[in-house]
Amino acid sequence: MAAEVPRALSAAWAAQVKSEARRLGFAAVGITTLAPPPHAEAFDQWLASGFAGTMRYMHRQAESRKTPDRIVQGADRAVVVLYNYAGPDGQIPRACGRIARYARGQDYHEGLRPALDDLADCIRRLGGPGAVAQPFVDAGPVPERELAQRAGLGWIGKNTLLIDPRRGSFTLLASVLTNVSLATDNPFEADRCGSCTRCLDACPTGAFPAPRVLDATRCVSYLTIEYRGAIPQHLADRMDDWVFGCDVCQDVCPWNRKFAQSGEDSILRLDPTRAWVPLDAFADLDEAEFTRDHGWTPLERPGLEGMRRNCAVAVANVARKESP
Ligand code: B12
Ligand code: SF4
Ligand code: SF4
Repeated sequence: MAAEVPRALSAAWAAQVKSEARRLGFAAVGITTLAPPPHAEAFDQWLASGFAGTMRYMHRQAESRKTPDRIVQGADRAVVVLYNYAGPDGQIPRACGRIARYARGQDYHEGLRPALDDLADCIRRLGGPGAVAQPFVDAGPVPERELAQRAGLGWIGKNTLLIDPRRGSFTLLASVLTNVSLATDNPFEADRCGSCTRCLDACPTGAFPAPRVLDATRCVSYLTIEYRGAIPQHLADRMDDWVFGCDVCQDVCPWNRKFAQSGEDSILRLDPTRAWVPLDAFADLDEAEFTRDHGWTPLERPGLEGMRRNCAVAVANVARKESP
């Protein structure tokens, strides 16, 4: 538990942490407590419905996700940062497979880590002896979207993504859990989706059984990245030319199309030329060549075998689309 400090000092520390986060390249930052997230019941229902598929870790981490103050001993605050990678998207050439925007270069789990380590150092320096500050980038059981909403960074859209009203949802989240008594922010209470349902309507595999509920086992992102083995044919037929991840439910969102500012992308420096790969790109690669060319990117997760499988699905879909 954080040692009590005068309110003015806790506000001054929070201001310093935020300014350091921005200097390090994060577009937005907010601070919240580690009180239990309010949608624990929705999470349990999601697991019970089988929507996590083969992601067994979601079951293993369930209790910690519902009690985030137990993740790091003594920590009762989360500093949540948002990395904005929004930018223009190009036309995909013929006979190529599409790659989700976040995956067009360095893997963010490694890429964002040094900046987050620096932020944790800054928090520890402010807190002095006994200060704890542990960074998490999409690792561990941190309920990142719920914490981000409570830290004031945006609302959770019907596509389940955290939407920042100025930056949209092409963002990544990371956090530092700490026992340093930093002043917290107000939650983002508004739901700015209104009556819109574009994301739900556009999803190619019908992966939303309800607004804000995603059946991961139908999601192209899960099928191309997390799932091992042959992709069920009725879903494969609807995956179009996506060979890694999927951005459809974000591409159609008005908060990305009309209002979002492009990100500076000063840390990952994603490469627009990696937005697609020729569909035969992996056919003749061996493991060593795959590691050299893609091992430092998120494509490493499905690996060479997974990328060959994904490309085979896309080859069939593209051929069907182009046949008269
Ligand atoms: C498992 C996972 C996946 C799974 C399942 C996704 C999902 N929607 O659950 C799969 C593999 C499909 C996936 C896909 C993607 N992912 Co992912 N994923 C995760 C991970 C590891 C856990 C998410 C989770 O807890 N899911 C369980 C469900 C039940 O939780 P949830 O959707 O967050 O819902 C909770 C709250 O939103 C909430 N809630 C809040 N308000 C309301 C209101 C109502 C009415 C209800 C019912 C519920 C509710 O209730 C839930 C219970 O906690 C997080 C990282 C993390 N540590 O959190 C990244 C994360 C969510 N993924 C991320 C990204 C970028 C993606 C993709 C865009 C990648 C891509 N381009 O292919 C897609 C997007 C697909 C989509 N529409 O969500 C980012 C999202 C950033 C953002 N701005 O939101 C995260 C945060 C990773 C990161 N560190 O940046 N992902
Ligand atoms: S990422 Fe693609 S497949 Fe997954 S929910 Fe969004 S639109 Fe559907
Ligand atoms: S497309 Fe519409 S409903 Fe979906 S997240 Fe965006 S604003 Fe909300």
